[in-house]
Amino acid sequence: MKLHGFWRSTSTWRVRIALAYKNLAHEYVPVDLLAGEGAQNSLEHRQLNPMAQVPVLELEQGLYLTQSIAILEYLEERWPKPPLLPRDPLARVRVRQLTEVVNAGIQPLQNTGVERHVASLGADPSAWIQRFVGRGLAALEAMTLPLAGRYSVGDALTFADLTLVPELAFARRVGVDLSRLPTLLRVEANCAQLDCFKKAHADAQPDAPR
Ligand SMILES: N[C@@H](CCC(=O)N[C@@H](CS)C(=O)NCC(=O)O)C(=O)O
Repeated sequence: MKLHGFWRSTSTWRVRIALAYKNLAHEYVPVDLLAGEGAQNSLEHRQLNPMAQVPVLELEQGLYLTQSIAILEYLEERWPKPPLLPRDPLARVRVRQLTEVVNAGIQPLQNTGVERHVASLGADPSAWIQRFVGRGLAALEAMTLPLAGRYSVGDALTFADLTLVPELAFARRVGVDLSRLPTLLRVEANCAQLDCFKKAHADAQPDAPR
């Protein structure tokens, strides 16, 4: 397998954690989102993902998967152990709810392409990002509080943690106030102790600036 991604891309980061947790060997292919017009917009990359985004998981030559959560679902179905979803249907839907708050409710609004477009309209992209990330994380804190144990939902690692940790790193980088997110920060600290999170961290990637 090959993972086409970018070191600080939060969506790529989710998949990296899953690959590390499930101990799945893969090659990493950096796609520089910030070089010039962005390598994601090249014809070559758009043939892999017409959305001009990362990640893309190449299963074999000519077989490409896109959309990080769909990729996580695939990895979970193909390599169920160790699991990243609970067995209980109610716990599973809670995991998916938290996952979608980040995946559908926050990340699309902070995307590089969106940021560039907001700036091109003459608005302040930073104010835009602060508003939507701040609001989304406040909702996530409220939703996670009654569910969390060691991790976002109970004491086992799930998709919800894989979306949470990169999102908090993004929020921190852009200066969102995290002081009112104690549950999320506690879960983040617990995740940080695991090898799969250390291995998948943005700063540990070969394309991260040294
Ligand atoms: N829903 C997609 C989102 C992918 C996405 O937005 N990727 C970002 C990096 S985290 C990207 O490639 N952005 C490039 C751009 O906006 O030009 C997924 O989960 O894979």
